[in-house]
Amino acid sequence: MLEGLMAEIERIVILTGAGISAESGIDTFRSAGGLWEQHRVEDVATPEGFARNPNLVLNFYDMRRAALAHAAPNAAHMALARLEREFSGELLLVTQNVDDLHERGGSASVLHMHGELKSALCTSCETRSRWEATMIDRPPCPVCRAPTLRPDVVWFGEMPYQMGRIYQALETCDLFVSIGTSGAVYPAAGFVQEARRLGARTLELNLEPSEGSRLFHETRLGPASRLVPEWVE
Ligand code: BV8
Repeated sequence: MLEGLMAEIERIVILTGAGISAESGIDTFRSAGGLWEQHRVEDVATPEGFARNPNLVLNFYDMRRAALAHAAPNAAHMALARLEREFSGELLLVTQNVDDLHERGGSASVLHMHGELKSALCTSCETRSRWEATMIDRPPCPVCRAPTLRPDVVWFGEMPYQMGRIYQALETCDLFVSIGTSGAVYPAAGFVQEARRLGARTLELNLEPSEGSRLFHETRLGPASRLVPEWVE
């Protein structure tokens, strides 16, 4: 990539999913034993589930936030950080992941379209705060002091963040690369069609064929920690 296609490629959009963090020890959603096997989506990743049983949801996210302390970015995260530093064109890194491994791997500009474990959203004053602690004991919002914090993550039925910026980048990119995602969740799963419709080249790097593999010009199968550094080289 950095030596090869560099000349023709001026704008890249990269979308990552849980698969890029799998080799860092972070559970994916749909692989065997994954998060959705341990919990019903409706119970832990919807506003209705949070209203029904807030402690179950807060505990689900507290556990995942705590697990970050034992996870380290892998070669795939580092390779994307190198691409950001060395690619002379425009790069937008969009992640569906709520972990902070892209940042800890050296990426300076990451668009978390589904929010972040280390961010808290107050349902009273609607401000966001950086958050490392647990929420199960309903701590007060740092701004309005009300005990109404929730994980700052986008649940099913909620609007992902910065969609306008993402679609604007998809409209003008030359290359769209999807890494470590099953292509099961929209609107992210539709980005490849949008990019392709508007003339971009599309590449998928994934452990196994995804639900959208047929939509990519090229799919390479294997672990992200090998495929991504090879592609960036
Ligand atoms: C919305 C929360 C609209 C945080 C998540 C059509 C259009 C629009 C919406 C819909 C639509 N059809 C249905 C919908 C509704 C819904 C949806 O898509 N449902 C699905 C189930 C059909 N979408 C929504 O509700 C979205 N909101 O559309 O709003 C709207 C409009 C107006 C007004 C209001 C709203 C919101 C979706 C966000 C949900 N939140 N997460 C959290 O808990 O983390 S989704 C969750 O699953 C993740 O965030 C992630 O985004 C998503 C997909 O997971 P993946 O990242 O792909 O992980 P997965 O385990 O599935 O796959 C891992 C892959 O990695 C596998 O392919 C595997 O092979 C690979 N892999 C594994 N190991 C490796 C590897 N690859 C490489 N190397 C390895 N080592």
